[in-house]
Amino acid sequence: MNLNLSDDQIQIRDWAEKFAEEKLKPWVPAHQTQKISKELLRDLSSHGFMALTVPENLGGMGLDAVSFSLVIRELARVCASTSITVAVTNMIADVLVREATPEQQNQFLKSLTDGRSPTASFCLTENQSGSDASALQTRAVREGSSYRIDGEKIYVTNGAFSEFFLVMAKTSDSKRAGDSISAFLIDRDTPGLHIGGEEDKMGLNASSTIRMSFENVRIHENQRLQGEGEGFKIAMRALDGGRISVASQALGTAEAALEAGIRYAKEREQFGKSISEFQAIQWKLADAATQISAAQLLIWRAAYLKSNSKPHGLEAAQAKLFSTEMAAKVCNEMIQVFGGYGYIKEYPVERYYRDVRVTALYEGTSEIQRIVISRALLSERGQI
Ligand code: COS
Repeated sequence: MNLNLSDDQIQIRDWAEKFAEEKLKPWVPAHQTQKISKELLRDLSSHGFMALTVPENLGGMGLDAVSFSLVIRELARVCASTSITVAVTNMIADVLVREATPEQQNQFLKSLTDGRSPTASFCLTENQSGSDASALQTRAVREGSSYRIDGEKIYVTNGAFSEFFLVMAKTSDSKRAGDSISAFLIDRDTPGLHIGGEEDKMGLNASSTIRMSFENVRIHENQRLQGEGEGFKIAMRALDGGRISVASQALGTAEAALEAGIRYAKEREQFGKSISEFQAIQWKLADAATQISAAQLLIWRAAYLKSNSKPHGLEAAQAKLFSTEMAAKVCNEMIQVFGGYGYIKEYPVERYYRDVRVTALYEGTSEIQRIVISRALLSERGQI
């Protein structure tokens, strides 16, 4: 694995950093109380952020997975809500590149690349089926060349913005997840599809997280991705990639917290000197920087494997597990560096702490990552 970023990767990172500083930062105060605006979504889309790894001949930026993770990190350094909005959309775009027919690409992927659909959404989780994803109850019943879909989904990221949804539903009573669930592409305006309210979350206030329900929703069979029963594997493959972006998001937030901590430590004086002169503070900064570097290497390894079309589920789970737990600790420690000011909304670290907490929950909790990792270790692949 080459640890040096290529010139192209450095250029992309700098491009994303410039966008984040110039175009995204001004929205951060509004993002504490409002969802991401249509204007910002249009800006992100017209700059190519919603189809980062989509090949250029399909209207995307054609980036490799390492460059993609750098972009997500740069966005998260400024606004984690925007970072996850972009990350989830790209996860669906990636699914469409790999799994969709040319006709499906022409309809759904194109609507992302030309901005008609500002974002896309992944609908897997239900009230009774979170970590146990294959226990989902939404059903798709075949009726000739159509399906009738009934059920409910929760935690639908980007639900307020997306013009279409990737929905996992049961198509058979088989006990095997690997053949009982199918994946469908469903337009927002399909009769019977009801968009519910926004969840009131601890952080990520500008990102959209909704419930939705399907009541007698009729779709054509050509809206099914791949064969009947392939949906669980499509979802799991999508999450293997998604977990690299969630890790990158956590990394970006941790870096932002460390940068804020360093700045504050240099400015703040107590006992007649800068608090950066106290070893108690220096060690917090040193530990945070070391953990951040370790997370970065795990993320690069997983992204490098993905870029080279190699198995990366184990490495993505390791990157997500380590980076998200690390980031929560770093944000907590940086609040400590700020002292009482760290608890006040005027300073950014309490937001980083709230925004980063969910990264150890969504796209698979830390406990699920440990399951994925230990299963890989105990399987034939059996390596780290
Ligand atoms: N890529 C491709 N196929 C995969 C896969 C992957 N990463 N992981 C599992 N599969 C396949 C298995 O090979 C198996 O196929 P066969 O039936 O042909 O053998 C099938 O999918 C079922 O896999 P498994 O038996 O491992 O399923 P489990 O029900 O035990 O679930 C976990 C596995 C726990 C890993 C899965 O449910 C999971 O990831 N849960 C978390 C869900 C999540 O992240 N939700 C967040 C959504 S976003 S808010």
